[in-house]
Amino acid sequence: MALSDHIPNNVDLSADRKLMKGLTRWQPAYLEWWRDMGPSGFDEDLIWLRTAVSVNAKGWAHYDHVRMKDYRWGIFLSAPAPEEKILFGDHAGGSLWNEVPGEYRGMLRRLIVTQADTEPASVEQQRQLGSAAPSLYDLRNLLQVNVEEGRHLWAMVHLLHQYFGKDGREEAETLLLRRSGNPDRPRILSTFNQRTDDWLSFFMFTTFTDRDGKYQLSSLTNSAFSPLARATRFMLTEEAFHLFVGESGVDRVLRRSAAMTRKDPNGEASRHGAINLETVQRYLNFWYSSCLDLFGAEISGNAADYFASSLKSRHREDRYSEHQLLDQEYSIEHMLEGSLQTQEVPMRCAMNEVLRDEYIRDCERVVKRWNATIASFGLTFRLQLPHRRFNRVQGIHAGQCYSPEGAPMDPDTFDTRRHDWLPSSRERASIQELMRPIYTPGEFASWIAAPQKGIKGRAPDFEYVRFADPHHPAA
Ligand code: BYC
Ligand code: FE
Ligand code: FE
Repeated sequence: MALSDHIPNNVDLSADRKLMKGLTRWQPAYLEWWRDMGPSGFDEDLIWLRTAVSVNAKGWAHYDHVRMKDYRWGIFLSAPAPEEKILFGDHAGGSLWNEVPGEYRGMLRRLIVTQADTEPASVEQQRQLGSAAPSLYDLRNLLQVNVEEGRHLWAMVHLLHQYFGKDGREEAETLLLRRSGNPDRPRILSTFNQRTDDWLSFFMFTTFTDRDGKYQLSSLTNSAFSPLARATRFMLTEEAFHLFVGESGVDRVLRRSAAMTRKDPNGEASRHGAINLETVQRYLNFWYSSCLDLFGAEISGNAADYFASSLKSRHREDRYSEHQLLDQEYSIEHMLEGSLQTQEVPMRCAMNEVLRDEYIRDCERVVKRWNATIASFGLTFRLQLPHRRFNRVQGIHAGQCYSPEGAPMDPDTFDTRRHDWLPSSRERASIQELMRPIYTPGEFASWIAAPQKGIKGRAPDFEYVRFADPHHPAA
């Protein structure tokens, strides 16, 4: 079978011999990486997966029970919008680019490689989770997220191969060599080297880290480099499901937590096989603060250059009326000479912070919905997002100590309170204790409620995973 049959695509792959040749070489290395670093233990099993087969509004998603090794990772670009012009930055009003301008080659490559690197990283972080899945429904959702992150890597590797020549092909190879959490060859961005080996972390990751993905991708959908804009537009359609997995996952955890908190005379859900609400808050604090770092420095020359060069815009740039941002300023509050002060910086230099603002507003909406769930159980406990300065390791607040409310503190006081705010290794171990697989259709682990409905019209007790061997080692 020709490679183009193995790789569903709408980029006329079979007509481009050079691209075909490059990807034919890269594909075996990818499959080897998937075997070594992808989901562990489900190679022979039939998983009810959605596969992207075209970008048409009607027919892009196809559902079937498939083996992950037979999954067909495809390359899709959203259709070009006729007459579309560059929307923002110094090139606003000009025609979109179908080739990489020489002067922006380095910047564009860096953006694409950074985006690409997160995709396999997340798959590596989630590699062991299947063996502790709280249900077949959740197992299927995990594996769906994993194959789609694999496809996102394909999307970026396609750009590297088609538009960046030899260095692009080298970067594509290196993407399969870095490893999440490896001290010698770590993944590029901080959060993608964190451990995600329990399901509460997974649901926080898909809520907060995939949400960074949504905002970063959204800011690339207006790129003047049209192939990047069209690739990220299609990736965003898949991202919506990852965010659903995260938000609904935490919501179901909260339902069990809240019910068991009510039941226990001392309000300790953990005595009934559920997770304490305070623990959920500490996991939230950890993942959310780590994800704020993913937006980069508050005051960033890189960010200004990306905007000026019409490579990376704001979220929903089309909703703004002014797309140059030359004479505007942005005020940032941070520690200057020992006290919190407000500094005015040129707007273009604050583009990372502007995107972080949009992200924070979105996270606030999510927490509001979670709190409505807790309130519906008659409890007064409420989750809260910590302040943007809390627990940061990148940017102007890095290495300083602030309470979750944003008040400056001395490092010793912070240390004594650390485990009021962030999970301790003991707390992590207690969550790990709960992680036991449930592989009977329609059954769910004690720490998570069943979903209200299943996937694509199927019931929650549908057989989302059919084990090849009924005595599955993990079952
Ligand atoms: N960790 O001026 P700055 C997703 C580096 S998630 C480590 O702020 P810039 C997904 C920075 O690289 C979306 N290093 O940089 C989710 C730079 O290094 P060099 C991923 C960091 O460029 C779930 C230096 O600090 N996509 O898709 O303005 C599952 C100076 O910083 C970090 C993208 O991020 C950090 N957190 O901003 C699967 C889009 N932050 O070059 C997938 C592409 C900063 O000086 N990337 N640094 O050595 C970008 O747009 C930008 O690179 C960043 C950083 C927003 C990340
Ligand atoms: Fe992704
Ligand atoms: Fe994602």
